[in-house]
Amino acid sequence: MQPRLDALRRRFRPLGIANFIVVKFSDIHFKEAANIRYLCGFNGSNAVLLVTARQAYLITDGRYTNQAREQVTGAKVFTYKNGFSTADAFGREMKNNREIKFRGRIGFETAKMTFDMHKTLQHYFPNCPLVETSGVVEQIAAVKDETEITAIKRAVSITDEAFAKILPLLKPGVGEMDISAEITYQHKKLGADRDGFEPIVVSGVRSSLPHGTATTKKIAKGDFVTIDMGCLAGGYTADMTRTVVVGKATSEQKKVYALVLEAQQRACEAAQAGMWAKDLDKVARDIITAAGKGDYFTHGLGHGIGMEVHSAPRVGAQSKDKLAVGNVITIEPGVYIPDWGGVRIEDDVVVRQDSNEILNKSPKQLIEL
Ligand SMILES: [Mn+2]
Repeated sequence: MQPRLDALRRRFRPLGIANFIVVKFSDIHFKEAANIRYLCGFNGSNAVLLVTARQAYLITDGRYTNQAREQVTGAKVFTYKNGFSTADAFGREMKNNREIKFRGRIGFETAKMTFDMHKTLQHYFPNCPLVETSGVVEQIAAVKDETEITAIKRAVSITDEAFAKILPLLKPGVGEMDISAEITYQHKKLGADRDGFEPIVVSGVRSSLPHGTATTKKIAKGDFVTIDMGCLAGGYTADMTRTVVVGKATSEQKKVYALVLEAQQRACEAAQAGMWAKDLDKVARDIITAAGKGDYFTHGLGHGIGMEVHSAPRVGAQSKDKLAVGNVITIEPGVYIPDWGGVRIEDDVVVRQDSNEILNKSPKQLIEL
């Protein structure tokens, strides 16, 4: 963890700060909010990490005393007692604990700081101006080392295996929710910690909802079924989407599927370090647009994955990110036609110097069940 903390400290001067604070509160942030875990190993739901030029302090509550002792490296651990998970409890601990020493400007994450915590810090530390930052830890975490890539490969491999177990269950009369439950079960059975995110299982016209979640709807003959799943294993997520047809595909279904597959494969071939992420998006988008379906590709091509399922770099038309060696991104074009259905195909890809490595092994040719 020390190299990560040091990488963060190297950004202090350009950001004009002397300290950096990361907050994570139970029930406010998604459990994926992983910057504290990335920097010091702690994965509890409630913590503040304060990084100074020479020291780091992890503050959490009494529920996590033992867990923090086991997990944290590179930071001194303090737990406050008898306090609720409130900003004030953290603020008081930072103020009253004589071992916690810091002065000067504190960089904070605009996307994760709560209004309560901001007010509390201003109240207790009026001489430490708070400085807005955004994506600082995410940019560091976007470049994975080989240990992290190995962890992601394992998550992807478990996800592939779970998908293979799901396929035979896709039959007319089976509910989307049953499939969703089975995905969660298989992830855990096959060695994952949990789902990396709530699985998406959408069938029939519902497959036109890019981020629809499973319902009690039963799969019918002829339905497209889009499954977007990924486990969290060893702290890293996989993220894969496949669309299949239950029964025989119509010619229109085949056409749309072939189009999305073509776009997905061309983008997979093109991805490499040094490329602007928006140009990679364009590779897939141009193919779909040329076929007259551009208006139905309603999201970006992909995103980074890591400890969180959606992380840097962004891979979309608006992205300002450039792909770098060690990025792990998704490539997931889709076509969603309202009241008809949709197709998305998604792989996880490691960006290399002059190439890339596609991690998923699940078949991409149209599967008719
Ligand atoms: Mn994705």
